[in-house]
Amino acid sequence: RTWTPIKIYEDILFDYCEGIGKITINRPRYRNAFTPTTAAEISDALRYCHENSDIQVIVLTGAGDKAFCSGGDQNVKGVGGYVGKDGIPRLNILEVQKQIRSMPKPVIAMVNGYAIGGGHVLHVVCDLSIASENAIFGQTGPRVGSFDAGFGASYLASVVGQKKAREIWFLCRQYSAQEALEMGLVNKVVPLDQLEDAVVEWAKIMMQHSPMAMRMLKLALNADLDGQAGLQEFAGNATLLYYMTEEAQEGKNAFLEKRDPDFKKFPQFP
Ligand code: 2NE
Repeated sequence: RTWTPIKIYEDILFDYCEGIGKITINRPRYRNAFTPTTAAEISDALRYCHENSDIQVIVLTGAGDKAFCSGGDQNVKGVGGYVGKDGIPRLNILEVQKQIRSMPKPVIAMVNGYAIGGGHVLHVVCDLSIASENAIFGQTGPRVGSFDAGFGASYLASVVGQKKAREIWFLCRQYSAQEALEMGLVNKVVPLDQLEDAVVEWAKIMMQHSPMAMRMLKLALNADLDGQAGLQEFAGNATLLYYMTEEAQEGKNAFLEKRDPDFKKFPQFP
């Protein structure tokens, strides 16, 4: 399999192969911890994936065989957030989380090692997680003076249940890939040397399916949990479908032709 670079960044790799956009956090020296630069680059790559119709499935992973992502880089944690080159504290990884959930295409976490802290939240917000046998999962927030009470808590609870989510956050334990599988935190566990093949296999199956059906399902599953913000996104996709109908075209055409619209000619289904 040959991955072709889409764009060159400082902290991430961004590659393309047969409909898949692969984003790799490339800071193995720090167990792929993210800085504001890393998060901004992931955001940029995700925006490209959102806009580009050649990309049908997105894969998020970490470089090397030790870590998927170990969360925020503690070396640059300042007062008020993680401090980037501009000296301003930020938590721009939250924007990445929102982009993954809003992405109208499946995002797979390819968990190749530690998924810890904010790195754990990143895999949680992905649509599917496929892990290698050496992967280790956990939150550390309360141990290191942090927490993610957004998707990191509420969406985690939707995935593993309230009791387990509280255990994960309150005890800050580490869980094996097998334990993660048993609690429904990941979809599949494979040997490390088979991880990419397993991810690509699932991606290829999904790419054969109707993109619009997949899109509506993802947004509906989100909307069930996301209140008005979820409904807003779901409605945007429903509007897209409506705009593709002749009924919607009639409204616009009638306005432009300065006549009354005739909606009666369109079938009304029960
Ligand atoms: C990930 C883990 C468990 C790996 O342990 P191990 O034993 O395999 O590696 P080691 O020796 O701890 O780490 C290797 C090098 O990577 C650095 C370490 O400091 C070490 O550097 P040297 O000692 O060789 O110089 N490193 C690892 N993680 C780092 C990090 N996050 N920031 C900076 N350097 C890091 C183990 O390394 C670990 O527990 N890491 C810390 C995990 C953590 O607490 N992350 C932050 C959670 S808070 C967060 O991410 C967050 C949030 O709560 C809310 C919003 C946004 C973010």
